[in-house]
Amino acid sequence: MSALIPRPPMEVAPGAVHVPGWLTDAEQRDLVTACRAWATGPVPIRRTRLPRGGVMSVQTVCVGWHWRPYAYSRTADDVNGRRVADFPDWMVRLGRRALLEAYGDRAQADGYTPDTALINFYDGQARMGMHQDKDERVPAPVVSLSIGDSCVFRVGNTETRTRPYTDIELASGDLFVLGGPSRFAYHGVPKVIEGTGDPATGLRSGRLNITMRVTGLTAADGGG
Ligand code: MD3
Ligand code: FE
Repeated sequence: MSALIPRPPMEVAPGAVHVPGWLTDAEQRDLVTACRAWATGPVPIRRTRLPRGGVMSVQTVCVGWHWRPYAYSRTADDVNGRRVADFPDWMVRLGRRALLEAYGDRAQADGYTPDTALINFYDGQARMGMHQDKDERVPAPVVSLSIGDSCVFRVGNTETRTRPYTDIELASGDLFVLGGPSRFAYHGVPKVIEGTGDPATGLRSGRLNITMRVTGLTAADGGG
């Protein structure tokens, strides 16, 4: 995406850094290809069931560890029982590059080893309500990559799911890193802006969001 209005890297909140247009078209295409393959299995993409009977509007596939509310496991016991795909080394390297770009701290970036990615696909009607990501046992940053249609992304505060919050637009190729005091802030996606994606990414419609995380889990929590 080449915006008419310049969108420089911005610290939206302490530790929350937005880097517009970080991924090249070729990198976005490669990520779309990888996500399409993961979406077919071993654990196919699906809408996650919520404990109280609802179902999420986004469609999710996980790599490294399988997430469901409110736990990680190696096998997708709420889907087909199979072990999720391994977290690839190239994605660890991409995560480290992302951290270096956002914070400029090489030692921190080199020490960053994400072990899970949650891949969410949003159709034009999908939303994500305000929530905190706190199923990880360690406070390492979350790296978010967006591809396809733009969305309104809302970053709030750590105390309540309501105001004060800041709305920003996340577009195709954007990097967002959430660390420090913002790591446990409430956040959500109130709206996808249909028709804003570029088919050159390989995604004809909808929005893909990849979040890399460090679970803090080990072999003792469910396998190698
Ligand atoms: C702010 N995804 O998968 S990514 C999620 O755009 C999720 O699909 C959104 O929230 C999406 O859980 C937002 C950016 C993000 C990720 C983790 C955060 C923002 C965050 C953790 C704390 C605060
Ligand atoms: Fe989240």
